[in-house]
Amino acid sequence: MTIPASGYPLTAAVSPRVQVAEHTGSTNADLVEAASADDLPHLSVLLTTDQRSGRGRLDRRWETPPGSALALSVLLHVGDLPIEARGWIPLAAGWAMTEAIRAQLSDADVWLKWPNDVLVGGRKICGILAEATLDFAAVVVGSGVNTAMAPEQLPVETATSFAVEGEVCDEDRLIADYLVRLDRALTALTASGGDAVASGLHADVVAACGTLGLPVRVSFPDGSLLEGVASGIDTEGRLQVTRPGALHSTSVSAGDIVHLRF
Ligand code: BT5
Repeated sequence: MTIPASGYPLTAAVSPRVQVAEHTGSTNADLVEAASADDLPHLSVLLTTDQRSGRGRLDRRWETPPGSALALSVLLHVGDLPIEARGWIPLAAGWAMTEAIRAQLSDADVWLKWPNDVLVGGRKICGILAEATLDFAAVVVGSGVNTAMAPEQLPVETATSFAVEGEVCDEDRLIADYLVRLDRALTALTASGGDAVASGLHADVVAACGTLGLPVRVSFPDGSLLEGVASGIDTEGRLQVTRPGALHSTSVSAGDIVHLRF
């Protein structure tokens, strides 16, 4: 169903194709499938406030009771972006969403947790999952934002929501702010030939990233662990972690980060 522009006028002014589902399993799964079957334009959006089988990273679940959260997926045509720079897409999405949430929670402590969770006061309000389309021609970036979620609905202790923070989320404004920033960041990255330092994206992500300077524990997909201080983000978007007493840092491209102090 195409949503009326009057429902999300700001979003419709940014995106050429906005669809809302009353409910669905996963907006990411739906948009990956739709993009593989049809020639959907760049910045096509699919959203719902009732997502029933939300996907997290590494087969984890993203849990949101009906009406308590926004599930939003956007299709990005990234064919002109060098493959080696595509690791910046999830980081750009995390930065864009951090800025969009900050614009509505201006009194709160809103930070990006590397690579792309958005935290408010150290608790997760948004998670992001980027997935390639079946033909690898485009990327679908999905964001789950806890909006009206009441304290008793939070799926984990480490979660928060706009409602818990005492605010009502303007979803239309949030999506439009996010899409404008994300598109602008990726356009600049593409124009710089994939150089995130030259495009300014590296500096934006560093400035938004609350992980930097904190002691962290990294759990790698193979089960191994690394503890140290998050000392930087390199030019490929990897988190640099320095062990106590070590001269050199280790670059982390994939792993779960726990902030050991906030
Ligand atoms: C993520 O995974 O944070 C990515 C979440 C992406 C969800 C969006 S919604 C639109 C699109 N369609 C989809 O199907 N997915 C995307 P990860 O970093 O693996 O975090 C998952 C973990 O976060 C879970 O194991 C829980 O511990 C926690 N969690 C689950 N639901 C949560 C929620 N609503 N708020 C905060 N934390 C949550």
